[in-house]
Amino acid sequence: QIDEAEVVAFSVPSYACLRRTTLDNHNPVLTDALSLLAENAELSDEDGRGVAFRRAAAVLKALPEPVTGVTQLRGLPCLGGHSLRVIRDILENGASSEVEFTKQSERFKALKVLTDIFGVGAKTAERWIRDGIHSLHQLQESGQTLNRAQQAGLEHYDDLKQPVTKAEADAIGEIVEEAVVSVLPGAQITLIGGFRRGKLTGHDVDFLITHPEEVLSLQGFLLYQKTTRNSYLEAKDGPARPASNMDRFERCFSIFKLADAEKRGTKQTENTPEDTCRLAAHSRWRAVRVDLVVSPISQFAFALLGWTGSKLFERELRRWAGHEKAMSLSSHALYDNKQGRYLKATSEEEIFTYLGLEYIPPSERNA
Ligand code: TTP
Ligand code: MN
Ligand code: MN
Ligand code: MN
Repeated sequence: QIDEAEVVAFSVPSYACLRRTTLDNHNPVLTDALSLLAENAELSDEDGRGVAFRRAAAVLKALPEPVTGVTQLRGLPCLGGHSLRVIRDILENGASSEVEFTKQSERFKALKVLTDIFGVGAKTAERWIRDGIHSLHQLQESGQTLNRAQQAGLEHYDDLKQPVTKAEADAIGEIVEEAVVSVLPGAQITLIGGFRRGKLTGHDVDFLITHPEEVLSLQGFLLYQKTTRNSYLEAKDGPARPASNMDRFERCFSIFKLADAEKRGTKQTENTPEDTCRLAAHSRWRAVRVDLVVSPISQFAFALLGWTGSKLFERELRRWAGHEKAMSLSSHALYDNKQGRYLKATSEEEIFTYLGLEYIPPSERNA
């Protein structure tokens, strides 16, 4: 029998966009475990389970102190039976058998190694695993045809596995800024993604470029690039949805060539043969994943909000908009289904206001 008065009850709203989640996580062991199960579910084409684990992890990230017993979790949202079992296992036995089993499993390890290659998603990895490919070596020996992204991903595998530091992000920001402004005077470059939320490292660097023009001349810096023309067009008669033509919103998922810190002062140019066969030990540059998003000024606030993350925070914002406000939110626009019109905004604050939400700054969107 538990004395109700002795239970430290945490109170957490169920939508992540109603919570302030900083990087000060008091339950990293629990959230790492749940995140690993989420990742495994996502890699296994079980997105529903993935989201459930992500939501559970996000609730624990929002707690003001470490959880020491399961009774503290009573009344918390988003903690399903499965997540609770994992948490209980860790609190009572020091580890979750399911998490340990998953970590050790050949399938999970192979999925991780293969999807860590830029350009390789779960579907491709799955197919390769079925063909008996579990490692980079086996992939190289297999004679599988790789597309350009995957070739570049494989070539720069070790570099891209290294976390990107804030200093590197800032160095790339300066180069991108200079390159963009030289072709598009007046363009505005904003750091988005994890670094905007205050993270000290990332798996890539994300930038939002706002300007009506779409030509980007970063040729000498990009080792690989895939640009996607945006197909979004404001429809007069319905919520934001892709249309068949135009508008200059563009994405570029690229691999960037960043000179070592001591060499950054000097201008970077085309790849030389010497660069191509550089030895890691004497490297003069490293490859870094960089995402560039270009948005017209009219969509800037929506792009900024939509690309700052975290992914779960974004998902929860859209869920809140749809379920609680009858609005459709995307990284292009906000559509009010009741009024039958788009709501214009020039700042993130305005969008939160439209959604009836208290403003949450980027540093508190780390759900
Ligand atoms: P990521 O760069 O994938 O994540 P991150 O910056 O939060 O974390 P990391 O440090 O590991 O890089 O995505 C950044 C934001 O962009 C995230 O809010 C989700 C959004 N996004 C999209 O909207 N569409 C996409 O296709 C991708 C890849 C990301
Ligand atoms: Mn604290
Ligand atoms: Mn990122
Ligand atoms: Mn990114």
